[in-house]
Amino acid sequence: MNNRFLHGVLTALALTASATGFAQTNTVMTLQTQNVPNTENEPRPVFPVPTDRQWKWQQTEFYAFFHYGMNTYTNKEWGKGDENVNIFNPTEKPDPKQWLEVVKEAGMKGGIAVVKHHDGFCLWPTTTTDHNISRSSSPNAQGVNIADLFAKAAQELKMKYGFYVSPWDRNSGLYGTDKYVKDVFLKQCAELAQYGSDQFEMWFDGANGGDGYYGGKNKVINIDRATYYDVPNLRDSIHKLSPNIILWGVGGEARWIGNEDGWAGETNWCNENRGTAPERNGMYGTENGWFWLPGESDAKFTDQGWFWHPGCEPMTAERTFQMYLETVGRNATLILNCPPDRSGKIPQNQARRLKEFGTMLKNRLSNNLAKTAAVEATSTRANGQTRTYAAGNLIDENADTYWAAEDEVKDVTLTFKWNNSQTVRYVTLQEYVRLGQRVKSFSIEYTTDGSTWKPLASKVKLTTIGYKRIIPLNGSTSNSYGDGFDAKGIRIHIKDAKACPVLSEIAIY
Ligand code: FUL
Ligand code: CA
Repeated sequence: MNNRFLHGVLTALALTASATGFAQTNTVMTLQTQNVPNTENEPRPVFPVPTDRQWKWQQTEFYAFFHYGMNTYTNKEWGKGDENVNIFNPTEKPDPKQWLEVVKEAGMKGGIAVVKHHDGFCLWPTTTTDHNISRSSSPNAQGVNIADLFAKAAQELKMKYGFYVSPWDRNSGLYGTDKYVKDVFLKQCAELAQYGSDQFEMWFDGANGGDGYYGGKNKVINIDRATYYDVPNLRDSIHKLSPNIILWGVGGEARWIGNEDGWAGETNWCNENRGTAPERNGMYGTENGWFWLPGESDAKFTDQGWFWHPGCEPMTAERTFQMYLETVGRNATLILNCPPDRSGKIPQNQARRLKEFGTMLKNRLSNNLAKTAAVEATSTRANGQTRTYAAGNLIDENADTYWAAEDEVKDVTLTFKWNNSQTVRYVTLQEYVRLGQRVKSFSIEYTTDGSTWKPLASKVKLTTIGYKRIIPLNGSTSNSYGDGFDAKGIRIHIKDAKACPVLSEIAIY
């Protein structure tokens, strides 16, 4: 279906929606006709809205990338594809469970393992090529299946997991032909999808085509990445095998944030116009984009590339915290790369730093003072038959309950007050994005005496919220902790929105 046509269909749908009203149940969106009353009095969605799998994916927020493979042993970032399989020679048995344990300490909820990079070497015993781990004579590679170990470890640790599989294959003599797509790449994806129907994301990067070994041809092969991989077919067949997999990248369901430095725009919409290059507005999204395409920020924890290299060092906990505020805190997910070394484990220097960061995150963002405050809203919509929309829903730590203003109210204030003054440093806001991203402008104020209000975070662009926004109240992401502010109250003034604001949670730390 071409985009213009789809756009037309969606516009028509949106018109119907506002004329007749939509009701949202927990899992299914149902069209209401005038004859079916909106017994829950739910706000109408503002399109586009996330699919169930996108909604689950956004809730993962912070997860790891593990670049490990042939390059770990050749000290390269991009292998040419002519590497002998025996060069893959771990000094100990690779231990994907350790990878996940270490990142869990940092507060990450899952991880994506690179099981095939551009050099084409596969870390699982695939039927699609001999260029795989089962062919290495290394004693510590014998019988090792990274995909299987990784999936099992994640399930055991109750973490989300998925795989990075490079579409570009500099080893394959078939690269550039249709046979490569059908018999190699799509099959590899299908094999991987079978390592668990509960995977949350599959990662295809944008580096595609160029020079390589290609089975001895040693030449340059260019493809058209928009059409070559048959993405629509790929997407459907993967979803049949594993319904919650978000396909990342071109044609997928989440967008590249547009840089690899770990930041998103302060204004950041989940909306995008898919069909043009999805990363065009990577950092910011497109306010009236017709497709729900939330941003993912991929960034490196170490200083010498995506793979482990001798002497590489992780960034400081403080810098990691800044990155967290500028990605997770700006309506994007953060996939932070923690590369295993030649022993097949995450080395101590990274493990220690990840733990330090995990402690920092807990100290700074877990004691939610909003829960002890009296909370009030200047507009709250009337209860439905079973649902309520009271401001108390903002502090119940339940992502499925929300406060909502009355229809047509786009200017509304939420006030949190304490009897005794509290030291505050951060405010976290979450829209209930299942009904669409709405808020366009807001401000934050505090009071020391309970009656006069002064602005906070005035240097920050307080525009969009989206799935999650974390505001450092001193306005600085690089030095956000500071002394904090003594406050007897905090108020959030939503000044403009596409329709009545709908927020699921607000936290104050
Ligand atoms: C890029 C690749 O070319 C890099 O090697 C790395 O895997 C990064 C995450 O994606 O497109
Ligand atoms: Ca809630």
